[in-house]
Amino acid sequence: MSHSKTSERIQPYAQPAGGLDSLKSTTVTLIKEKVPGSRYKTLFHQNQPDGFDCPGCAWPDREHTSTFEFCENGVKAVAAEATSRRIGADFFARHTVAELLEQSDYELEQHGRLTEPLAYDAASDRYLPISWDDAYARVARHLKALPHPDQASFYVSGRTSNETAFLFQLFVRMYGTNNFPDCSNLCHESSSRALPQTVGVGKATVVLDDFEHADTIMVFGQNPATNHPRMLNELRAAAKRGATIVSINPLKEKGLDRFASPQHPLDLLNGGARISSLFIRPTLGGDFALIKGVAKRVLELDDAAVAASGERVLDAAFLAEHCAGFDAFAADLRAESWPDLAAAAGVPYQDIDALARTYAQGKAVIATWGMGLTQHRDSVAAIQMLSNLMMMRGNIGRLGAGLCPVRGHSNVQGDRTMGIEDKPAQAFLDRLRDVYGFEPPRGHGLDAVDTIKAMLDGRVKVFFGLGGNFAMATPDTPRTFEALRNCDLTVQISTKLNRSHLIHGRDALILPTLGRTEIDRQKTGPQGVTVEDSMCMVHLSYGINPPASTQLRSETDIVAGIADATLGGGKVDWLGHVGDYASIRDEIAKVFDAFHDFNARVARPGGFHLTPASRERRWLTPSGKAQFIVNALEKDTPIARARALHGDQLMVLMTARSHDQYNTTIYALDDRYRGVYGQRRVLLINPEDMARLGFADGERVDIFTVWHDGIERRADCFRLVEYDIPRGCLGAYFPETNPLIPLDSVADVSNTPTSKSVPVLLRRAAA
Ligand SMILES: Nc1nc2c(c(=O)[nH]1)N[C@H]1C(S)=C(S)[C@@H](COP(=O)(O)OP(=O)(O)OC[C@H]3O[C@@H](n4cnc5c(=O)[nH]c(N)nc54)[C@H](O)[C@@H]3O)O[C@H]1N2
Ligand SMILES: Nc1nc2c(c(=O)[nH]1)N[C@H]1C(S)=C(S)[C@@H](COP(=O)(O)OP(=O)(O)OC[C@H]3O[C@@H](n4cnc5c(=O)[nH]c(N)nc54)[C@H](O)[C@@H]3O)O[C@H]1N2
Ligand SMILES: [Mo]
Repeated sequence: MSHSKTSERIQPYAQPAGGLDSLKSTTVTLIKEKVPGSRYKTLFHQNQPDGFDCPGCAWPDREHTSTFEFCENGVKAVAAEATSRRIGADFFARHTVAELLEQSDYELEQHGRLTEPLAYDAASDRYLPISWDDAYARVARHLKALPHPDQASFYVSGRTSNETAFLFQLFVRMYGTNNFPDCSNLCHESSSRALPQTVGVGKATVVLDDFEHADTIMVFGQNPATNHPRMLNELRAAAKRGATIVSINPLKEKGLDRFASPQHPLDLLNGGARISSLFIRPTLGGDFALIKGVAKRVLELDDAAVAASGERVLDAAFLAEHCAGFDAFAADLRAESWPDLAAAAGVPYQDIDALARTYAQGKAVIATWGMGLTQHRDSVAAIQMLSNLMMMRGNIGRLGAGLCPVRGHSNVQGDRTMGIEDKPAQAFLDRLRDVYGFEPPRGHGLDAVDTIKAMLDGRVKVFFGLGGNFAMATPDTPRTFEALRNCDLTVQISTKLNRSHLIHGRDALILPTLGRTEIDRQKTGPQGVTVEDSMCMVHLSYGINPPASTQLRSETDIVAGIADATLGGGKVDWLGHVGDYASIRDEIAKVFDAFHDFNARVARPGGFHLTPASRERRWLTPSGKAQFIVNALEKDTPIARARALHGDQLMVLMTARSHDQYNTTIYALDDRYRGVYGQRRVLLINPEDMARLGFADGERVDIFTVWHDGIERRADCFRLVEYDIPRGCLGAYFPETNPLIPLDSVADVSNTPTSKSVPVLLRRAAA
C-alpha cells in the first residue's frame, strides 16, 4: 500500500490550538479517506436534533440543537467511518492472518470498512466468509458447551448505544455471568469507584450551563485540544468573561494555553484567546499530594480568617448541614508534612499556595479531569481528595460549581448506566429478576485486567468483544496476546479491521456492524439509538449515511441474534425487539426508574438530563452525607521502590494520545500541537535529563520497565525528543508503549492500569 505520509520531523508548533491549521487538517482528512462529497453533509448533522451523536467523544452539546460546532477531531472520527474504502472476502482471500500481523495499526486502519461476516480458517490461516446464521450458531454452540458461564467474558467498548448495551447485559446475565470487562475499566473507573464513596454518584455533578457561571475552572490531567476539542469553546467563553482557568498538568498543553476558535473568525487573526492563566505542573502521579497540599493550605487560610475575624474560607454552613467526617479529615491534613507533600507533588510550596489561593478566591469552581488523574496507582485516593477539596467550600450542587470527570467514548457512561458492570448492585439484579423472571448471577464478574489473567490461566475460554480493540487497548501486550490466543473462541463485533481480529482464539469470528453515522433500517423504519454524554444528558441519535455494505447488521440486531441462538426467545422476544428499538426503550424504562416515559422524554430535542442526586445535594452514601475521606500519602510505592534500586536513572513514563489517533485507531502519524510529524515512536524528555543520562536529542533508545516479577518488558527504538516536561518524567504514545505496563500495575480499588506512571529505564538502542 502506498500512503501519503508526512516526512518525519520535529518542529515545535508556534500557533494557538485550533485555527486555520485545524480547518486545513479537516480537508486533508476528507480527501485521504476519500469521503464522497454526498456525505459531507454528515458533518453538519453531527450533534443536531435529527442527526447523529458524534462518535468522537463524550463532551456534551449545547442544547443538541441549532449551531454546528466545528471540531477537527470529530471530523476525523466521522470521516474514518464514512470512508469509501472497503474490505470484504476478496481482501481476506489475498492475505493470511500472519501477513496482516506484519502491518502496523496505522496500516490496518487504512484498509477501510469491514463488509461481511468472517470466520477464521486455521488450515489456510485466513478469514473466510460465513453466513450470519452460521456465525450466530457457532457462538451459541461454544457458549452452551462451556461447563460454566463464567468461562466466557464479554467486553464492551464505549460506542455501543444504550439499546444494544441493555440487551447485551440482559443476554449475558440470562446466560449466567457478570463478566463485563469494559473500556471504562481502562479509563474512568477510578472516578466511578471514588465518587460514590464521597458524593454518592460516580458521575459529573455539572451540566454545560454551569460552565457559563463558573468563575474558576481547574482542568486536571486533560488534553482537550486533541481529545475534547468542543470543551475548548466552553473554556474560551469562560476565559473571555473573566473566569480563571487553571491547568494542572505536567505538560503545558497547547489548547490550555491559547485557542483560536474556528467558530470565531477574529480569533484566527489575533493569535487566539488566552485560556489558562495559571499552569501548575506536578510530576507524573503527583496530583494526590498536590491536591492534599491545596486542601491543607485552604484549611490554614480558614484558620487565619477565623483568627482575624474575617470571612470564612470554608463553607461552614455546607459542612454542618451536608457533610460527614470533616473533623477527622482536617486533623489528618494538619498532621501532614509540607516537605513530604511538595516532594511527592513535584512542585514547590509556592505552587501549592498559588493554587490554594486561586481556589479559595473562586465563588463557583468547577474541577474537570481526564486520564492524567485516573491512570495511577493512587488515582481513587486522588479523586476523593479532589472531592474533599471541592466539598470544603461547598463547590458541589450549586450553580457554576461541581465535579466534572470528562469521559472518553461517546457512550461509555450510558453503557455503565445500562448495566455493563462487573460489580452490579444487588437492587438492580433484583429488578432484572422481577421483570424477567430469572435469577441473575450475583457474584462479582471479571473486569478487563482480571479477564486477561483468567484467559492466561485458562479460566476463561470465550472472549466476546462488542466493539473496541481489546488486544491493543490493554496493558502488557505480549501477555494479553497470549491470553487471547489461549481462548477457544474470540468474537469481535467491529466496524474496521484491527489487531484484535488477528490475535485470536482457535475459533474466531469478525462480525461487521453499522456505525452510528449510518442509517439503521428495521421493520418499523429507520431506528434511532440513545446515548448518555459525560454530563448525563440522554439523547437520540439517527444515522444519515447509507450503510457501508448491504450485509452489515446493526449491533442491536447482532446481539439479539446471538441471544436468540443461545437462549431462545422464551423469556425475551429478542428478535421482536430488533424491529422497533422503541420497544427496547420500554424495557429499559421497566428496569430503571430514572428512565420512566423514556420514549416520550427522549423524543424532545436535546433529550433529558439524568440528574444525579449529588447535583441536588442528596447524598447516596452510607452516611447519607457528603463524606470526607482520609487517605494517607503513601511512601512505599512501586515507583519509590524502583527508584531506591536505580537512583536517578529511574524515569516515570506516561502513555497518552497523539492528535491523530482515536485510542488504538491511528488516523495519521502527526501530533501537531506537540510538534511531532510523520512518526509515533518518540519519547518526550526534559533536556536536563537527557544530558544527565548521557543521551542526545534525536538519539534512539530502548525502554525497559522496572518491575518485580522477573519478566522483561521492553519497547524498542524510540527517538528522544527534547521537550518541556518535568524532570524525571517521560511521555510517549499508546498503544506502542503498552508492552511496558505490567498487568498487575494497577490503581488500588479501580484496578485500572497505571498507564500514566510506569517506572522505566532507558538504554541506547542498538544501531
Ligand atoms: N481525538 C481523540 N479524542 C478522544 C480520544 C482519542 O484517542 N482521540 N480518546 C477518547 C477517550 S476514550 C478518552 S478517555 C479521552 C482521553 O482524553 P485525555 O484525558 O485528555 O487523555 P490523554 O491523551 O491520555 O491525556 C492525558 C493528559 O493528562 C496529562 N497527564 C499525564 N499524567 C498526568 C499526571 O500524573 N497528572 C496530571 N495532572 N496530568 C497528567 C497529559 O499530559 C495529558 O495532557 O479522550 C476521548 N477523546
Ligand atoms: N497505555 C494506554 N492504554 C490505554 C489508554 C492510555 O491512555 N494509555 N487509554 C485507555 C482508554 S481511556 C480507553 S477508553 C481504552 C479504549 O479501548 P477500546 O475502546 O477497546 O479501543 P478503541 O481504540 O476505541 O476501539 C477501536 C475499534 O473499535 C471498533 N469500532 C469503532 N466504532 C465502532 C462501532 O460503532 N461499533 C463497533 N462494534 N465497533 C466499533 C473499530 O473496529 C476500531 O478498530 O484504551 C485504554 N488503553
Ligand atoms: Mo477512555
